[in-house]
Amino acid sequence: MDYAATRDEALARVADAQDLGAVEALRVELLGKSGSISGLLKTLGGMSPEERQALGPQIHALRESVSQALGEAKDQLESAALQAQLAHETVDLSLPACEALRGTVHPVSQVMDELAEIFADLGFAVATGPEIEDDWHNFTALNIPESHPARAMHDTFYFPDQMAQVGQKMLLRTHTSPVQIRTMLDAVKTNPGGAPIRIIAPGRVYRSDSDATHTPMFHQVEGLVIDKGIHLGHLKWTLETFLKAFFEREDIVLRLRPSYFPFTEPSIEVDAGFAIINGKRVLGGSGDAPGHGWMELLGSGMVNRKVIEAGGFDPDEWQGFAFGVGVDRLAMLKYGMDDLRAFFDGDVRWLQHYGFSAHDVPTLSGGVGVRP
Ligand code: 2NM
Repeated sequence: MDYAATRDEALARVADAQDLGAVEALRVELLGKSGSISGLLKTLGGMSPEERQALGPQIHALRESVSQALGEAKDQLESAALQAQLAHETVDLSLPACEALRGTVHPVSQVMDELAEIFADLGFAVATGPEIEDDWHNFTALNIPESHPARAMHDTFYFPDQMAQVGQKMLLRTHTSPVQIRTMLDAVKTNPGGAPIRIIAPGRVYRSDSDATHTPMFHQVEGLVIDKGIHLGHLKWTLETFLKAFFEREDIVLRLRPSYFPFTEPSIEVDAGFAIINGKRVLGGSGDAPGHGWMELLGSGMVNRKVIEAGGFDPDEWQGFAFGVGVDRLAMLKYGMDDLRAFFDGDVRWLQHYGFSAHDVPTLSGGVGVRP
């Protein structure tokens, strides 16, 4: 048998193969289980040792060269196919990327951040506490006696009696004042005798109330200053400075009216003057000017002696002022929404309209600062 001729014929057919399918078909025909060259290898078994010694290397060399030629043909065709694909499929890196859907900062979060920023400039830290409170921290410590209407079932969300802790009925906090109590008690623990405190307590609060202007959950920021010699002048200056920075207007005019809260004595209600511009109330100027009016903005006062005592401080040595304001209402006044309920509907169209970029935080120096 002329193995060289068999080899040349096989190699010629491999060289002629035009595509990967043809190469594979040839491989099966020549080297497959019942391929012709595989058949030649099988004849080695029936040969005499001398014959096998003479022909074995020739058959193996034949198989080897055909196998190598098939491999090379396959590599070449694969590489050509890849080149063709690369020439055909182009990626244009200069095309603008698809716009990613981006969320916005909720106006409530925005206003809370603004308040934290403004009060940080005035030396106030942010304090937080639990939303599930006990009766003592939410009411008793704040000089709200058992008979006070704020304790009536229609206002407060109480937990079932079985959930009482250390003999205290549990509830959803109705204001963030319990945070102030906890802050005072913590301060006295680390510094017996007391220490100056300047904090704001922002957060969710809950009251069983629901109509166009009330939601059962809303947001509040309360402020507390405890120091020696604190008086109403400090309260007035702080609120005036805060409101001017928040509304970004120098012409905010305040009117302080006597009021009543159990946790403050005296208690002060703070109004701001507004004008009506294009049918909308806009803060600024005296409310007594013609066409102007006064709008109630926040509650405040000098911290009641009993509350200072409940916080672990000696009221003969330490005085303080406190205030509370609705964050949602501040947001509506500053950014012009007129329906409180939309705040908590989670409608992305509303959020796209009223939401903020994560960079807009105003500073006490005025205007909107951009964080790097
Ligand atoms: C208000 C109005 C007046 C207030 C009092 C306290 C505390 F804990 F220091 F006694 N925190 N917040 C306070 C005072 C809150 O909200 C309308």
